[in-house]
Amino acid sequence: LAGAREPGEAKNTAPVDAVTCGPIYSSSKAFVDVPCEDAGDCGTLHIPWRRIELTNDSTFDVYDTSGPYTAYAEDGSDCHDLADGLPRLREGWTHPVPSGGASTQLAWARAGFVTPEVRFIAAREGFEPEFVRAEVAAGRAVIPANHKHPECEPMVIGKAFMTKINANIGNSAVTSSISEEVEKMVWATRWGADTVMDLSTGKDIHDTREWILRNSPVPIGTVPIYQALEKVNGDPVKLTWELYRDTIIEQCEQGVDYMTVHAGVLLRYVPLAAKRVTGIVSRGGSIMAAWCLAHHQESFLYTHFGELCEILREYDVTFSLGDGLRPGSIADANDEAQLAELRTLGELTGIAKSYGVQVMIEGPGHVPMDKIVENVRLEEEWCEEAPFYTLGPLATDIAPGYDHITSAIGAAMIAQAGTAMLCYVTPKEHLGLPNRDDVKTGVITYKIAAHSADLAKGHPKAQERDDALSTARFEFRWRDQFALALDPDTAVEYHDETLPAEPAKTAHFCSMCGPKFCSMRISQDIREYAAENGLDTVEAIEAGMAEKSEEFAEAGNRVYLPIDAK
Ligand code: IRN
Ligand code: FE2
Repeated sequence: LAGAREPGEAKNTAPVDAVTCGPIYSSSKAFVDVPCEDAGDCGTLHIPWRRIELTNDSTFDVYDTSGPYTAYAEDGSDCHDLADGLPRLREGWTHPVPSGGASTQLAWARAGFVTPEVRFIAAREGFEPEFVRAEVAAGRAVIPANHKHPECEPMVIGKAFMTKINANIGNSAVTSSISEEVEKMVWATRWGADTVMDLSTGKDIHDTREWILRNSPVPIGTVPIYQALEKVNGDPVKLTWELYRDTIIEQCEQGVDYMTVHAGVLLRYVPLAAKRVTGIVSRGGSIMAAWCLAHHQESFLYTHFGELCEILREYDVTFSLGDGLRPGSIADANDEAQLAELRTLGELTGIAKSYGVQVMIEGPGHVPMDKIVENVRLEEEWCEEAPFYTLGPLATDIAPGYDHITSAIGAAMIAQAGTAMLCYVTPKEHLGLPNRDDVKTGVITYKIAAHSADLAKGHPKAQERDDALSTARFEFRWRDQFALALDPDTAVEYHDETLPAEPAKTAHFCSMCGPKFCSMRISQDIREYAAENGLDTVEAIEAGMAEKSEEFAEAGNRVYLPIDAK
């Protein structure tokens, strides 16, 4: 795309010249208008949906995280100038002036105000605005929306709402570029990532984040200690509170919506990890542990936590209190190091909320299935039911290369038990930096886990989609089955691998069983036969049943008949 320029110093080549655009299979972008006095001049919120066009002349709207990219032409010719960033959706929205309280969604919700963000979210999720406000006020839900990230479409993280998923992107010292990372963000949100974390640790950390933030329709999270460590050339011992504080302010100013802060890794907890099978596996956790041990001092994140709260409150940045001591193996799950940190995160939750700052709590990691529910129970008990945000967890350690699957098993279980957001794991976990394909696999895998949990939890809108897809499947509306799928492109590709011809898109079978053995075709034939022969009324069915029961009694009520019986 023409005209892209570097935000900082001028360069000859534009770092990002194109991203994936265009509608998803059989879908178009639709906006449903909701009146809102505080939504600027037009007094209207435009709620985004992906409208799936079905072949039976109906449509089906699904929650849409993709921003305008899916509304642009496939060649991106009408894409906004990536160097300018997305339209600033929230710029004109107004909020009440706080009376003593903070300018945060938590403070506004506690004061009884329904913000435009709350109204937007209520429409997206299918709840009353008042319900959303009450969940935020109780601290059971958070709305990550930095005042300085007006491009972002509001979303909520809380167990009463649709289970959310986060996709981690970002470069490393070894690989990737700004343009690859912006593409990963657009690609991840296209397939359903509700938030994206930029975990860059390589070069151009500030500029990479700037390009991502200005072009992201979803909240962006970071782990600021990574950039702080870059500033001291990778030596954790050289970190200081001042340097960390300045890094936090730099990122708040850019518009980061939530930040992982590993403030629960206390000096006295570090020895607890010594006898573990896998020690400390959190990057942020290990950096802070190294600092604490080298200085033999309490973590500056803990001792300066109040100042941190004051900074985050200014911008309404949400805390994601990091699990620096999460278990990195099945053997270490639910051990004393992990639980000691969780208790401290509970203490910090209370402090953050007393400043009016929103909080969520990060969770494990690697946990066997029998120990998963306990994690949610303890988090809720110790952390005032702040939204839980977990990394999987992997239900077993033995499948590197498939850890999107080992972790989706744990993720589905922990989400059903009440976890509000799932951090995806890609097939490259433990092996290397995920590429664009891995990002999509991770996102789709986590949409499966999250949606399965929503079904089990009875989220009001979850089952409608399953019913729509199953009906399409049963009626051999192949195109509709693809369109309603989480990943239509793969579904089409797999179907067409064996039956690419056009008539197969309406055929009453696929290549799995062939025309004669299709159970669904046979079921339909049975229904048709019954209808044609007047056998489908309640009376006809009852008469038929009575007749069969009589026959059974006449034969002596025997289940097994002798060979010569007819
Ligand atoms: C989520 C839950 N627990 C950890 N996470 C994510 O893991 C966290 O949000 C961040 O994206 C990533 C890396 O964190 P560490 O390794 O620095 O703790
Ligand atoms: Fe791991």
